[in-house]
Amino acid sequence: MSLNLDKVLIKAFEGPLNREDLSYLIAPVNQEQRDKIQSAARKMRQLTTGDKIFTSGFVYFSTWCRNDCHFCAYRLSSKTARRYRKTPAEVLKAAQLLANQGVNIIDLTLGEDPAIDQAEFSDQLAKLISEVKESTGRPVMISPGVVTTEILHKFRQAGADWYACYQETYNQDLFNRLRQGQRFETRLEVKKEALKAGFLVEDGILCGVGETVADLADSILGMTTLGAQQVRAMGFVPPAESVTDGGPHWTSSPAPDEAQIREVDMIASLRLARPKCLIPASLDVEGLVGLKARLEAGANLITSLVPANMDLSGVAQASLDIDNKARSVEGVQPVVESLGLRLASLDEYKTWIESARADS
Ligand code: MD0
Ligand code: SF4
Repeated sequence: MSLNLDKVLIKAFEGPLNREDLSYLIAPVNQEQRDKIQSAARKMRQLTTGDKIFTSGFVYFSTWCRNDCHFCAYRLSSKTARRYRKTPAEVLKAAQLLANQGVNIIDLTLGEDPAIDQAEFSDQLAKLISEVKESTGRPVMISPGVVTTEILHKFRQAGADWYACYQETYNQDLFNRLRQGQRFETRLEVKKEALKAGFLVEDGILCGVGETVADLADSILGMTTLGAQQVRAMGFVPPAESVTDGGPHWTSSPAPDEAQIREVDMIASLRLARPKCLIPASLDVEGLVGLKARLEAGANLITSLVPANMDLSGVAQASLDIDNKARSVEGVQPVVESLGLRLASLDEYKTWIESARADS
């Protein structure tokens, strides 16, 4: 097996990897192989974005959602989800706090808010995008879920640089079990429309939800075909809600850490499969303690930095490491520098965006 792995690792630096190659990377048979793969991933990162680590501030400003995704704490049918909609002033304050910390980009995320199709709501959101961009001087990511092409264009004209919408999996049967009631094609199509509208696009895959290694390899190939410039994997964190609360009984709840180990293996595989992409090390799965492993696997962007004491939630981890200020630039910097890496400047991030636009 290691002979094949060595061949795959050489091939990664020469050209595209196929489904079989990716399967070797996604599922190392032992720690020695995992270490080899991660060492190659760090070398690939050094060849593409060097020692720079970008940072993304996260403002989850509406937790209302019309969808009922089986894996999500904020699904429509949840009886315990903390529902809120922050005011534009609150969102602006959060964005400015994040900018003052020195993050490179502001990610404005909301559930697929039932109000999103109302012109007044999307007009207000477009205005907010412009104000956040203007007041922070930072690029803006918008993560509103599936929206119409007209709304996409409205957000692009308002200055949004990124559109994030996660497919979770490119196995359509699994998609239907995860995002019940939603259409695989629709969710994929909106990302294609966003690319056509001039957005940079982030796609993402969930790990530890019953997927196979082949499914994960197909998902990497699917995101490659799409042309997403930022690609992520996140380990599934079962919602706190138990069956007694009327929540779903998650039949394939992963063994503790299994989903997170798979996530880190996916980060290394993504780095080798998509060398030039931004690949997140999200703080929203294991908090600050999980950052080192994700950076060691080749991630070059830290996401889900959340301003403390503003009553803002994470997605998978609603409160972990937020009010203790661990999910902050100050919190992550020592970990980054302990690995011989450094936090990127805003200009370096903007330069990366320009080069990604030129390549798309
Ligand atoms: C993150 N918690 O970056 C955020 C979230 C959504 N655009 C981002 C999943 O991990
Ligand atoms: Fe809604 Fe997103 Fe949660 Fe699905 S994952 S229920 S779309 S907030």
